[in-house]
Amino acid sequence: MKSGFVTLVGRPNVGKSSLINSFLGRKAVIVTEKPQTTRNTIRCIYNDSESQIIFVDTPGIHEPLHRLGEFMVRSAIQALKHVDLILFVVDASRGVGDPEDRICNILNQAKNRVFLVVNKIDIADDYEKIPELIKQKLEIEKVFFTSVVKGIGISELLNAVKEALPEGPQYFPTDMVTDRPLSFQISEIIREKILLLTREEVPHCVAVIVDEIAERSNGVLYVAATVYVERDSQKGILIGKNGSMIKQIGTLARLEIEQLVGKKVYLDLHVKVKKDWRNKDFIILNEIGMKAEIE
Ligand SMILES: Nc1nc2c(ncn2[C@@H]2O[C@H](COP(=O)(O)OP(=O)(O)OP(=O)(O)O)[C@@H](O)[C@H]2O)c(=O)[nH]1
Ligand SMILES: [Mg+2]
Repeated sequence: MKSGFVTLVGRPNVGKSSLINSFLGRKAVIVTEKPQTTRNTIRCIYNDSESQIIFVDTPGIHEPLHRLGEFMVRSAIQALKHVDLILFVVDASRGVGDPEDRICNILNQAKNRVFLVVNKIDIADDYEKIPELIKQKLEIEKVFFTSVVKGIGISELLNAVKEALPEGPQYFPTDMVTDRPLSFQISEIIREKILLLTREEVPHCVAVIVDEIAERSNGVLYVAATVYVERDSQKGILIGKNGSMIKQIGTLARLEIEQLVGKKVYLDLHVKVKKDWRNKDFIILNEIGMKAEIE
């Protein structure tokens, strides 16, 4: 069979996670309209009768303002090593800028095979010149124009990726969707709902940690999670008037977690203030789902 590892890289918000969900035909990773949604590298496993492709989702490459940001960019760069192919994703509506220049430099050092993916063509004009601009700085093997929203170019890209991969083993069981534990997937669903419902600085100041997952005798899955923010004012926004905001977040998250686990869920959400957590190690480690390992 054809198999291998394929890393998606690009500035924040270009549609890396959306492309992966589209390849897999299901939601494996969270997507929002806010930049810096993805904070970790996440391996997502695509299977069909003749291939297994491990798509590696990465945080968007940006200029970091705190240790969490540094961690995110470092882990994206790390994910370029020892993979079979890179998909360099560019937003057709934003074109080529400093972040793309920086990514070209990084990719030149990594010396991987690269396909350029110009995504969001449904909301852009004038994107045909993007490949030429990139090719001045980086060797590109193939170029694809895609729209996740309109489903344009996705199957062509997937087929080309498959063709580019070597003959190899099945690396993961076929029923595995990502390499992250359930606690991480649940924390991401909760964070996604917070990102969808809050604005300005709040989304970036939020971390979610699942403290407990327990099977109850009545068949309900009990999930306790803590939402960390950096300031009291952010806690107030998250809780909302008479608890209305946290209730809305909890309901949306619970419905999706129930779909994921296939049973009823009782979701117990708490909000705590942890000053400057984005510069503190322990939460950052929790963010990458390593809580169990460091305890
Ligand atoms: N119009 C349009 N929007 C898209 C397309 N692909 C993704 N989006 C939207 O772009 C936004 C960002 O998508 P993501 O998949 O989260 O982008 P990302 O590159 O993973 O972003 P980070 O995780 O922040 O690095 C979301 O609102 C998506 O719905 C597309 O082809 N067309
Ligand atoms: Mg993402």
